[in-house]
Amino acid sequence: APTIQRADYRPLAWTVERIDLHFRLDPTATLVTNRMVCVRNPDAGAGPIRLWSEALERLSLTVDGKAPVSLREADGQIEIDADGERVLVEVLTRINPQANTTLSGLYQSNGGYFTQCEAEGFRRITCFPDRPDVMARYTVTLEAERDACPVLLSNGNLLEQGDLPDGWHYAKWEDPFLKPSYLFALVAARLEALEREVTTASGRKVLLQVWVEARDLDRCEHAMESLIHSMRWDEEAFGLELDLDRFMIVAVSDFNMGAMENKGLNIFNTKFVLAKPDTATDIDYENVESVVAHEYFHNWTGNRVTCRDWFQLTLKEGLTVFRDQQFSADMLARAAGPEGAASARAVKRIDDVRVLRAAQFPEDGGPMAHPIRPDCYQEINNFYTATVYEKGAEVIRMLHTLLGPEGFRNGMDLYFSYHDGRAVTCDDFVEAMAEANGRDLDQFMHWYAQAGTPRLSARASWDAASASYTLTLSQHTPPTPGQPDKRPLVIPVALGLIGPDGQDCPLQLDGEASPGACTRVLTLTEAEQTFRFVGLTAEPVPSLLRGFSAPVILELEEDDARLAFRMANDADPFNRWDAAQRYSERVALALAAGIADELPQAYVDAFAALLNDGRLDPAFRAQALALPTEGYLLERMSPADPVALRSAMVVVMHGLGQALADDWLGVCDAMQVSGPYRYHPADAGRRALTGLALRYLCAAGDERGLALAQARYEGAGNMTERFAALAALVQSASTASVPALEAFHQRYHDDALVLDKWFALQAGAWRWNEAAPRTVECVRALMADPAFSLSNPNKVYALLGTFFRANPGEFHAADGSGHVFWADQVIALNARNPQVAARMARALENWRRYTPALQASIRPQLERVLASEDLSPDVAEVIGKALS
Ligand code: B3K
Ligand code: ZN
Repeated sequence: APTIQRADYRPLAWTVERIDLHFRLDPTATLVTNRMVCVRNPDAGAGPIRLWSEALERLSLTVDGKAPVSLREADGQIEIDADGERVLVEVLTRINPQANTTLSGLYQSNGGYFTQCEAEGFRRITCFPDRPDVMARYTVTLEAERDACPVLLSNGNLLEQGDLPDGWHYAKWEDPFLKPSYLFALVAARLEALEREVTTASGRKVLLQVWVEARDLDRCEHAMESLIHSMRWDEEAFGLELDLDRFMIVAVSDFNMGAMENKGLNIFNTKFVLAKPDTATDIDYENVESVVAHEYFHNWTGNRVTCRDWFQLTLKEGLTVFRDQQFSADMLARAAGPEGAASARAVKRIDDVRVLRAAQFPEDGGPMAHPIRPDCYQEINNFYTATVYEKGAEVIRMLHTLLGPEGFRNGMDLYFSYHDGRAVTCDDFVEAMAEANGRDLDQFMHWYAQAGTPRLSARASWDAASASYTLTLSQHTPPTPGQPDKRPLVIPVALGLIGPDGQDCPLQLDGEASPGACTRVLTLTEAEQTFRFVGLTAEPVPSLLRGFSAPVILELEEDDARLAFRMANDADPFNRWDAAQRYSERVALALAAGIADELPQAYVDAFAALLNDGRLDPAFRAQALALPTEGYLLERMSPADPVALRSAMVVVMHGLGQALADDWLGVCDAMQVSGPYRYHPADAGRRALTGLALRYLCAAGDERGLALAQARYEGAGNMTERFAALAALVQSASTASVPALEAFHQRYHDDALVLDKWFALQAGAWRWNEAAPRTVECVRALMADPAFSLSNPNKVYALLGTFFRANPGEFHAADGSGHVFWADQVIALNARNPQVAARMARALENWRRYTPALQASIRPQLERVLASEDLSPDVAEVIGKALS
C-alpha cells in the first residue's frame, strides 16, 4: 500500500456545503441516495471534485442532473471536472450490510443496522470527499421495515417520522452542526431506551437516551449516571455545555473498538455500556464511566473542533483522554472526601501510568514507533495507538503542569474561541495555549514530532561542608525508525527531597531567599542541567518525577535499601508505588536471569510493611502490592525471555503469598464489605485488596487461601467478588478451578459479556502445573465453544488477544506452537476484519527483542503471514514494519 505523508496535505479544490442522504435499508441490497452541494474551496487552487469510494456498487452519478462531462476513477478515488462555483452531485449506490464483516461502514449486528465511519468508513457508504476537513450540514432519511427495525436514529434532531406502504416506515433527521463525514452515524434496530431529561447549566432541557436490546434495560442505569456526571463536569471544569436537544448512546455487540463519538449519536460496544452488579465488576463500572465520559467530551474536543487531517488525530484523542482522566480522578476524589482525595487521585494516576508503561513504552521502542503526531502511515486505522492516545494525553498533561490549571483553562477558552466549527491542527492547539499564557512553546512542539521514550537520568552529590545537594539531570531519547537523532525536550520534573527521618525537606535553590514548598517542578530544557539545593541538614534521598510528571523512563541508581526507604516514606503516593514497582522489577529480573533463586528478605519485609499499614487506603495498597505487568518487564529485559520471566513471576507470587500468608488472610477478613453491592471507590478498594490477597494465597498453594477462594466464589453476592475468587483459583495449581469454571459457564451461558471474561481468564492463565496441557491447546479448544466466534471482536480480543498479549509466558512457549497458532489466526481474521486482524498481528511486532531461539521461531510465521493471499493494507503495514 502507498505511504501517505503528512507533508503532502493540500486542501481540496471542492468541498461540500450540504448533504442530503436517503437510505432504503435492506440486509443485502441497501440503496443509498446522496445529494450533495459541492462548492469551490476559496482556500485552494483550481482542480476537480474529488470523491472517495470503497466497496461500493455505483448505480448512477450526476452533476447538476446530467452525466459528468469528464470523470476519472483510479485506486478508490473519483475525479470529476466541474464548472462554476457550486454544483449538485447526486450519487446512488447499493451496498450489502450483511456481507460487511469489516464492521467499517454500514453493517448488520443481531438483525439491526449500525455504522462506523471513523476513520474512513463513510466512503464505504457513498462516494464523498471523505476527509475530516470537509465539514458539511447533514440531513438523513431512513427507511426500513418496521417489524425488523422499529427504531431509526441518526445524528442531531428528529424532524419527522411516519409510515410507508408494505409495513415500512421512515424517519428524517437533521444535524444543525457542521461535521466531518467520520462523525456521521445511523442506527436502525429493535432497541429500547432508558431516558432522562436534564437541564443544562444555561437552563436548556435536553433528552438523554441509552438504547439497548430490551433484555439489557436493567443494565443501563450506570451509563446514564455516568453521562449526567460527564455533562456536569464539562460544564464546571471547562464551561462546556451540551449543544443538542437530545443526546443518544446506542449499544451494539459487534464493534471493533470501545465506542464512537458520532455527533449526538454515540455508538458503543456493549462492554462499555452495560453494567449491573451480577454481571459487571468494579473495573467494568469504572470503564463504563470513563468511556461514556470520553465520548461525551469529544463533543467539544473532536466534534465542534475537529482534525484537519488524520495525522492530527492526537489533537482530539490525546486531549480527550486527558480530559477523561481528569474527570475520573475528580469523581474518585469527590467520593473519597477531603481526607482521602489525594490517595484516590494517585490510584487513578497509577492506573493510567500502568497502561502507558505496559502498552505505549513497548510500542515506542519497536518497529511501529511514531511520534504522537505521525509523519506518515499506510493505513490510518493502525494509528489509533497507545502513543496517539496515552502518550498524547501525557503531552497535554505536561502543558497543564507547565501552565497551571488556570493557564490551561485560559488556553482552552482561547482555542475554542478561535477554532469552533473548524478542522485544525495540533499547532493551532499549542499556539492557543502559548498565546493565552504569553509563553513560547516552540521547543515543546518537539513532543509532537519525536518518537521514542526519553530517558531521564540523575546524578547527585552531597557537600556536607556547605550543606548543599547538587542534582544533575540529563535527558536522552534513543533513535527510532526514521529518526536517528533527537533534540532535547521540555521535561517538567516534579521533585521532592526526603530527609533521613522520612520527612520531605522544604526546597530552596541556591540564590533563593528562603525555602519553599516540599515538591516543586524543575523544567529541564537542555541535554543536561544542574540544580543546587541549599539549607539542608543532612543528605536527602531524591524523589524524582513525582506524580509521573513526564512520560519518560527515569534511570536512577537506587539500591534495595533506598527503594525500601522510599516505599515506606515517600510523601508522593505515586512515587511510593513506583518504588515498589522498581523493587519488584529488580527482584523479578534477577530471578529471570538466574542471578537469584529466592526473594530477598528485605523485599518481603518492605511489602509486609505496606500491606499491614492500616493508615493506607486499601485501593492504594492494592496498587502498591500488585506486580508490574510482564509486558513492561519484558521491555526492561534484554534479550526478552518471556518463559524465564514467567518462572520468575511464579517465584515472586508464590514467595510473597507464602511468606505473608497470615497477613493476606487477615486482609481478606478485615476488608469484607457488608450490605448490597454499590459501585463506590471505598468498597471497590476493599474488594480489590481482597482479590489481590486471594491471588497471592492461591498462587502460593496455601490451603486456607484456596478454601477461602472457593467459599468466596460460592458465596459471592456480586460479579466483582465472584470473578476475583474464580481468577484466584485459576491462577493456582489447584484442581478446584475446573468445577468453578464450569459452574461459572453454566450460570452465564447466555450472557455474551460475562462469557468474554470466562474466555479471557482461561487464555491468560499461567501454567502452574507441569502436567497441565499447554494454554495454546486450551485456547484452541475454547475456539470450538459455541459461544466463540471469530466474527465478534469482543470474543477475539477476549480469547486470542488475551493469549497473545497478556500471556507471554505461554504464548512464547519454546516449542513455537503459539507462534504457528498466531499466524493461523491472523490469516483467518485478515479475510474477515482487517482492523481486528492488524491488532492481533501487532502482538509479535517486538519479536527482535526476544532471544535468538524465539526469533528463529517467530520469523517464519511473520513471513508466512506476509506471503498469504489478499493481505489487507492493515496487516501488511504491521508485518512489513516488523520484518523491515
Ligand atoms: N474515535 C474513536 C476511535 C475510532 C477508531 C477507528 N479505527 C473512539 C474514541 O477514541 O473515542
Ligand atoms: Zn477518543
